[in-house]
Amino acid sequence: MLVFEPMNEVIYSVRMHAERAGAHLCGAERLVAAGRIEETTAALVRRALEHPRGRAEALRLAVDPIDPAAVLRGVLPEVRTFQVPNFSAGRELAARLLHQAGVSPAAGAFALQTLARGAAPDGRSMRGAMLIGALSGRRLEPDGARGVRVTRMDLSPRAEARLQAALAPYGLDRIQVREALVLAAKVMAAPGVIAELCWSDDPDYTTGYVAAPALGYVRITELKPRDDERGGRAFFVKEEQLDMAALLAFLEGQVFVADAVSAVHPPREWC
Ligand code: WAQ
Ligand code: MG
Repeated sequence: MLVFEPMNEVIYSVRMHAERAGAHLCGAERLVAAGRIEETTAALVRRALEHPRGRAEALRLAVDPIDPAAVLRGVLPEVRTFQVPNFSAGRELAARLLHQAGVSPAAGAFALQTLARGAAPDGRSMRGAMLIGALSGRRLEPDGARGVRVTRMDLSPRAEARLQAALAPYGLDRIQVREALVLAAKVMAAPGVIAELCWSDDPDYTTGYVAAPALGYVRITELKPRDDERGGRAFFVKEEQLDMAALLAFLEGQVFVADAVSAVHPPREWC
């Protein structure tokens, strides 16, 4: 049977943002065809109610049509997984990978330390990402408490099916992997970004990654101690010829749909 995915079909941005105890709890977004708005909304509400850091107490939903001509299409990066014995080894590996991607040792070490102690001024996680000068290690994001939120991205239904099939043999077919891969793909396509470092703020999710065009998406099984609620993201940027306005417009506003996937490699040990 042939399945057509019309390129010029209107898609909708469906966004959810939830709070608990007066603070940000989680947010998520999908880009879907009109016929999937209802199921997508229900799935996002369920996620907010079943969040590992506690049940959402307030939540907001937004549904907005997207102009098909505004959609940038892209490819998900290759996926590698390194198993490490503990988070110190994981951070050492992350530092090496960042260096390979063109980040200075000082900038890499600064990002790791800052995420580890909570990148927001109050020592908690930021809602968004830090922007860090890849050589200087300077923090460049306009709002150091909130950070830069990457939004308006997803993968096509066909790419999602292919990704699930490629991840399943390794037990990696889960929402955190899918969402992080899509975000990393968009960030790698952003003007001026050379690498990304991330680990989750969910206390039971210790896996994080380093992503860069030359490396792909490199998962590291331990980047923080279990039960730690501090997580975050750092996007490393080339400071020379950086167009901050263009970068922020891309990260926050450019609609990005991954419609192809790359190889998923079997996990292996790093030592
Ligand atoms: N834009 C920018 N930064 C964000 C965004 C966003 N849309 N969403 C989250 N962050 C930042 C924020 O500081 C969070 O505290 C932090 O990232 C972590 O977010 O391959 O689950 O959603 O197994 O908890 C990576 C590994 C999981 C997945 C990442 O991130 C895998 C994860 P979380
Ligand atoms: Mg989280």
